[in-house]
Amino acid sequence: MGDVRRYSEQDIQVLEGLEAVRKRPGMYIGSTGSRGLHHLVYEIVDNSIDEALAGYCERIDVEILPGNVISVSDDGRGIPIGIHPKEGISALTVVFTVLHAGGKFGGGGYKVSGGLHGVGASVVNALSEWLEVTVDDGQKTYFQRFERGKYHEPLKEIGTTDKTGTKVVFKADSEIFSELEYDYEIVLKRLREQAFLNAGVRIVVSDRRGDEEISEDLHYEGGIKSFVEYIHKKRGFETLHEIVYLKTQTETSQAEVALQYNDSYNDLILSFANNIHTTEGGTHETGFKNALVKTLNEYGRRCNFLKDGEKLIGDDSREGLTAVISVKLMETEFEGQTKTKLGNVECKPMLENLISEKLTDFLDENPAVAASIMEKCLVAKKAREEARKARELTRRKSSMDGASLPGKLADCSERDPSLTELYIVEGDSAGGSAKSGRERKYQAILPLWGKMLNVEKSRLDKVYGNEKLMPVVTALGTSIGEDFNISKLRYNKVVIMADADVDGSHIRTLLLTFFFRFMKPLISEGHIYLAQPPLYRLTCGKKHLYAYSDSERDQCLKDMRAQKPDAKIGIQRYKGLGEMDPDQLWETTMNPENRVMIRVDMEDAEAADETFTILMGDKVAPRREFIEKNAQYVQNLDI
Ligand code: TTJ
Repeated sequence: MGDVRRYSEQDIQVLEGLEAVRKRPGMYIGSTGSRGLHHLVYEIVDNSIDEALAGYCERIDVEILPGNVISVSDDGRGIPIGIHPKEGISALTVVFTVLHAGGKFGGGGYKVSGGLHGVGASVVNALSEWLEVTVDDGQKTYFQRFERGKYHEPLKEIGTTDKTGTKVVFKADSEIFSELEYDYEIVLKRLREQAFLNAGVRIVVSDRRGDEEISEDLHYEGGIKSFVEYIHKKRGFETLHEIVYLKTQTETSQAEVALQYNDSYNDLILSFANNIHTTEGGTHETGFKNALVKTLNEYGRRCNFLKDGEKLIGDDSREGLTAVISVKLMETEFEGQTKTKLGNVECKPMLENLISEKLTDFLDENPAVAASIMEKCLVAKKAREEARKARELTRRKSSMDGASLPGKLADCSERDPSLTELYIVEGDSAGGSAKSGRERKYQAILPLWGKMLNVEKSRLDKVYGNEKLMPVVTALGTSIGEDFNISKLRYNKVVIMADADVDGSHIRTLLLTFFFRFMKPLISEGHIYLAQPPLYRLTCGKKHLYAYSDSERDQCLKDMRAQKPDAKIGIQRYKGLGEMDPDQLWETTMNPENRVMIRVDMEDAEAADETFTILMGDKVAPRREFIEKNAQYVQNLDI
């Protein structure tokens, strides 16, 4: 009896901690949409990765099971099952029911046996309809089941075993999440990244939901070197030299960098802190970039690649560069819009020293590699200087014309940029509706026209003079590349409004890639949005509702039928923005009171950049692979 009472009191106490998670899930996992759902998987897998990094686990299995159930198992030592001295219950139960100070989104930090992660097992438990843990400790098998974070029975012995390991199986709670369907490609991408960042760890990921099982064995002895190699293969780039790998370590931290130049004109720098992708950059990335250009300038001058007075700027030193930076620290501080910007001040000098000392050594020891890097940078420098000259010429011409804003721009009357919005609209008919439907005081419309530019193969100079992108640049007012100046931004919100079909997705990808490459702060500072026009209009008598997804349409249908079982319901599917009249467009997509907009973050933009590279590049194989993988999606969009 005493035992039962103790557990029920525990229940109540536990409930209070985890109830906070259920009340405000966004605080702990960022969102309750698809991203938050996938986050659950990563939170659990992180624990097994810690065990692998501690040297006790060789293999981690991650399975997506029918019904969108997730199973994660490892062959580590197993979560301790002993009675926790303070709580009086099994340590395992504590791990799953006591909310540890913060997590990635709450600040603070909690470490398992010197591991690097904030452990979110209790958060995942709180947000799962049910969760089951099985632990093998080499002698016995233990089991406990939870429902929405609560347990009815304590941890119990269920058998004997000679193995060790932990297995967690869970189903996300439909009361919490708006989306329950896992995307295998998203899970795979993230776990592959983790396998690269933790050299030697083996992660086997599989999808058992379909008729055919899909599975991938992720295991990279080369770590972040393999990461750079993989990126270049996937994007279809020719590389200019072998991969450069540099590493430094202190008692409590480490930093490593892998880099390689390719034949393209764009750079891709991926940075991580404690295996978390820092999409907004931060001190480690800044230290790296500063030291890279400084080191190349010093080497270039010393070895006569640069004449007296000649100097590379940052952009020159990064043209065609792919780099992965990974730091591992005892304590991390994250800042920025999406808490993905590393704030630890010690990382800037750490990366600066790593690059200026070890990259210099590497260049001295590998003169052939050094020469191809220097030549790449010098070509970039020359092209930049020529482009600047050409640009100044066109500028002088256009200022004489007095044509400073694009002709098709329907500007707003408000002059305070913090209050204004620019809608970039593909297609003339949609542009017309947007112009009539808008609130002209603070909403401006820029219809796009003309042929797309292949930004992949071009440098900045080609962007100037491109009839599709130039109007965007002049309307925004910030200029691009080295001249970019965010204080000149003419609109606080820049909204891309395109159809929900293949063409629309192309224009979104193009614009996001363009902003990502040439106007990055627009994205990192949260100025770019995607409009979300409705897909359906449902009418029932005089009432109408708009639905923004298929599942929302079904919900609306259900609600309408429940209210008026006998009435006839009409469903109109919008094939494009052009089908909406100005009032409808205003009501559903542009009116701040009702509209749904997605704010684009660096992760979205990075994904667009990758898609763009594959679609626009000149290599056929990566493109074919992309189209095959996304065939389903493309079809769905096309109906
Ligand atoms: C902790 O220190 C004593 C030995 O075991 C360590 C431990 O907790 N190891 C461990 C935890 N291995 N795997 C986990 C784990 C795996 C999953 C899938 C989920 C969770 C919450 C932990």
